[in-house]
Amino acid sequence: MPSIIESAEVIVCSPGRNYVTVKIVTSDGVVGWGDATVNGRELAVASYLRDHVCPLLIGRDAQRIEQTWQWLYKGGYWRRGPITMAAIGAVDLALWDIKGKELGVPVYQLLGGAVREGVLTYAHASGWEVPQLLDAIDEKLEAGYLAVRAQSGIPGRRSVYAVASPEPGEPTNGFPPVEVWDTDAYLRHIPGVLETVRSHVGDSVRLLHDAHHRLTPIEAARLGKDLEPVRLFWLEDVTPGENQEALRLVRQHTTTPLAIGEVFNTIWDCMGFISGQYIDFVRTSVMHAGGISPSRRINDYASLYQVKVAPHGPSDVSPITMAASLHLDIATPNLGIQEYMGYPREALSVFQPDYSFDKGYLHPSDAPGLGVEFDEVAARAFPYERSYLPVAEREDGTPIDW
Ligand code: EZ4
Ligand code: CO
Repeated sequence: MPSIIESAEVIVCSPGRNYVTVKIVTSDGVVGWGDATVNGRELAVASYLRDHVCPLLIGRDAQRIEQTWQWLYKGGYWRRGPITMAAIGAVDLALWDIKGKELGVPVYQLLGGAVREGVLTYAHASGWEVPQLLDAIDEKLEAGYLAVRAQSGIPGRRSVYAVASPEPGEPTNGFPPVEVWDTDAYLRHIPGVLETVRSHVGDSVRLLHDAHHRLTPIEAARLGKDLEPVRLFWLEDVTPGENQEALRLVRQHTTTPLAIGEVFNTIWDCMGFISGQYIDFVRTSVMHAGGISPSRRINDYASLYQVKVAPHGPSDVSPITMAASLHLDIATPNLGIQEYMGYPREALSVFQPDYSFDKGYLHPSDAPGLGVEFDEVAARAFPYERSYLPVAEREDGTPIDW
């Protein structure tokens, strides 16, 4: 029996931060939820869906997920890119949610069932000075985390991404904050910080660090070598993602494990890194890479080369993406770890995810579908607010990779 898509709509809300949500309803009254949030470009993806995708969905068979995915991807002609792939990804998530609900099973069962007991997860910890960073890490370890990403301030700087600064600038009133960056100061400072963190936490805690695409290959190679005594679980995003060959040079110089991929949208963006075995972890977000359907292909491709998957899971993708990621993670043999930044309190009054955290592991919901409720009435109290990621510049004003 086909189940026909009767309506498809887009909801933009800002409970603590902006989220773009897709609601698909079938003729049987089954509701599927998808997430289409692209941080700082939310309204572009909302328009892509509202103006160009939702009208095409009406009347289609909701059960034919792969056919609809192929239809949207190939039929759009203008393929790939973050906006297109997030939009298609949101539809894919909503259709998997519907299929699970129609069959009465959690999505991970449709993906082959659990290959492990839970999903190993890492938290974020940051502090401008080392003592604050150590306190932040201790807090995460006390909460049960077995893996932590550590980021610190840099002497002489006023702001560093993802780290609260003692000298925050003026409010930017909806414009991007500007961060002045000095790579040499970073390269001098961060190995000592991470060595102190390692002696503080001991051998067994998995430590991660994110360089946010800011280094040249030779700078990254030096950092990787300098960090070898720290035995990181991974060093993330050392060079900009566009040039897949750049990481070959880094790889040849260091045994520090490398991770990249949060800005990638398709398997094509990561094929070179994977087949060249330049990296250890590929980090696409399940929604930004076009949903569960194409993410399975990235995961399987990576497994051929002993590359693990470690999905992006920041607070700027909604709990719907986090839930989808957990369903796929638990059914994926070559899972490495799942990022889990957590959510603003207001976000959890609108999105009500049923996944659970216990002793460092996340567990997907056993409810039919993805297991996230979305409260449309609560969402109305949080209208869209313009907001941007920071931009980074050198001291002389030259914009640089973020
Ligand atoms: O900066 O999701 O590994 N996680 C990260 C994130 C990204 C944001 C960008 O929107 O680097 O926190
Ligand atoms: Co990152």
